[in-house]
Parts: sequence; C-alpha cells; structure tokens
Amino acid sequence: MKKVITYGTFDLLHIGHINILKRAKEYGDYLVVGLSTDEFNEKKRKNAYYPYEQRKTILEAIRYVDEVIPENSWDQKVQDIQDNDIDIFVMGDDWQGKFDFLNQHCEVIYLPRTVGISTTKTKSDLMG
Ligand code: C2G
Repeated sequence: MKKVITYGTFDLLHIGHINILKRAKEYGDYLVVGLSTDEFNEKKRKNAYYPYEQRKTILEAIRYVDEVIPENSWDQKVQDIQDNDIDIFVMGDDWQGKFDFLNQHCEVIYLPRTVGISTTKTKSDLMG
C-alpha cells in the first residue's frame, strides 16, 4: 500500500483544498492529513475560523482522506513519515523547496496551487 501525507489548516474548506487532497490521493492508496491544531495555527499566525475538532471532522468526511493526525509543530514531519510508513509527501507549490529535506525519508512532490482562491480571500470578500 502506497501512503501519502500532506499538511495544512484546511479552514473554511474550498475547492483549492479539495483539489490538493484529490491530487495527493492519486499518488497512492492511503492519504494521511496532518491538520494544524489551533495552538499550532497561533505559531503559524493563522487564525482559523473553525476549531480543530470541526476541521478534523470535515476532512474525515472527504472521500480522498483516509486519516487525519494533529500537526502541532514544524518539526514533526520526519517522525510522522516514519511512524506512518509514508512513501510520498505532497504540498502545494506555495511551499516549493521548503520541505526538500524530507527527500531522505520519502518522495517530495509540490503541486500547483488552485489559482484565485484562498481562505484569506474568502474572508475579505465576505467582509465586503
Ligand atoms: N492550497 C492549494 N490551492 C489553494 C489554497 C491552498 O493548493 N488555492 C493548498 C496549499 O498549498 C496547501 C493546502 O492546500 O498544500 C492547505 O493549505 P492551508 O490550509 O493554507 O495550509 P498551510 O497554512 O499552507 O499549512 O506544515 C505545513 C503547513 O501546515 C501548511
């Protein structure tokens, strides 16, 4: 079984999130998502609208997602890859190059982001 992992906040779920999850899953048979906890979002200076438990439940309802684990820090990826027998790490290309060090542990793939949509844009559009 080929296992894939990706990470993110996945707040106010939108088509960009679905696209990356769908494409990540296409690289294997099992997709693990490292979901940023509310505490880690503070470190990322991201203020998620929905709390972790709701974002987790939402992700678990997506057909491409097989498992959701908490992302508590920047430094857990190697351990996650080892603990979960991950073969492929996938991220949007806004992170291009940032996780190349994981190449020693698994394949690293950056996929093009879905243009024109982001949670930040959604929030500002709604604010008028
Ligand atoms: N994404 C995308 N297209 C968009 C918006 C987001 O492909 N229009 C992708 C991002 O590239 C990322 C994933 O969706 O791979 C999740 O995006 P965020 O929830 O914004 O995650 P981020 O804050 O980038 O957290 O340790 C890694 C971090 O947790 C990543």
